[in-house]
Amino acid sequence: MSAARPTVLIPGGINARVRERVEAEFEAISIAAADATLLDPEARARIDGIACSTAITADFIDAFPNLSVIASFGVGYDAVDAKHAASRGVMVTNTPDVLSDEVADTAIGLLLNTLREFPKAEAYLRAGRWAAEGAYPLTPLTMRGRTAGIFGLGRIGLAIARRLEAFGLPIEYHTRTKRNDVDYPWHDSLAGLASAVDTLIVVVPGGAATEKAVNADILDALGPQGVLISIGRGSTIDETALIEALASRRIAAAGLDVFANEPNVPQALLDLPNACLLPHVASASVSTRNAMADLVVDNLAAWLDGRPALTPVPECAGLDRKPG
Ligand code: NAP
Ligand code: 8YV
Repeated sequence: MSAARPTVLIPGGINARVRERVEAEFEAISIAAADATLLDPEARARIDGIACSTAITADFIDAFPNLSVIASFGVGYDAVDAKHAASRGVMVTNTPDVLSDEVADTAIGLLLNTLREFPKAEAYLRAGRWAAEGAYPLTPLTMRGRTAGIFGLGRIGLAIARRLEAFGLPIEYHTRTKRNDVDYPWHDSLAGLASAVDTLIVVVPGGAATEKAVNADILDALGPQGVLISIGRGSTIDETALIEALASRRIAAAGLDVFANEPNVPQALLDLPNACLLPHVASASVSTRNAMADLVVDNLAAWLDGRPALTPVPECAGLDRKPG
């Protein structure tokens, strides 16, 4: 007789490959949202693992007495209460590294689109305006001569920096801790970095420590030729201050892949001609999302089989599997 397979809960929507693999490899239970009242107590007691792409609160974690692991789809896990999970002995995993190059590629594309207006130029061509009106206007902004500042020189920030080096840009950065493995000038404050550069690329994690860190003062420090690229979390930008700075041209332009209240984007941002906007697509290729999906399910399989998690979040790094 074979041992019972672990039960994995999927609350809310998730990548299709995660769902297919969870359904093939575990007893799978799906509910519409991360709301424990959607399950009766008997079902809640059966849950060993959670695969998620949604916010997971302390109360939700506490609703599952035998929960052992939460595998989150994405490297950013600011929406999962990992500290609380760790305090309960519950492992939390994320999907680092497998998406870094894709996200860095997107950051470069977004920067070029913001500076050189390629989406607008293509719309101009498609509208027949090239033939009717002549050449698309010269762009006031260019990558040439810029200095890049990276706010968050982690896995993705470094991949962006390496690409920008190839474009000939000097790089500076701000993190809480200076890195010893790079020669780029380090700033001990975000304000110091923003004053030193004209192109600020934001790729820090979300959460309380970075909430609205990019505010009116930081944008003013960036200056009238300044360009902001935001590819980390929308919560890091004070969107009201950004809209005012763009509208009054206190900074030149912004390229945003992430927003404070996704998928809702303020109308004021949509109306601004100097904002280049993407719907949170930095990692959104089939191959990269498949790699993320496999890491989610491989983490569940390892932990629920009594092996170490492949990519535990730092809060859970020292955690041992509870005997089940
Ligand atoms: P990572 O390797 O952990 O890097 C994070 C960097 O931010 C580190 O250099 C860290 O350095 C710095 N940092 C963290 N908190 C900070 C603070 N309060 N002040 C200053 N610096 C701080 O993470 P990653 O893999 O590069 O991913 C970064 C983030 O990108 C994710 O958390 C996620 O939110 C976002 N992301 C977005 C997309 C997208 O689709 N747009 C895709 C992937 C990831 P210190 O610890 O020394 O401060
Ligand atoms: C995904 C991300 O869009 O990894 C992250 O932190 O923001 C993105 O790769 C997200 O996790 C899933 O939709």
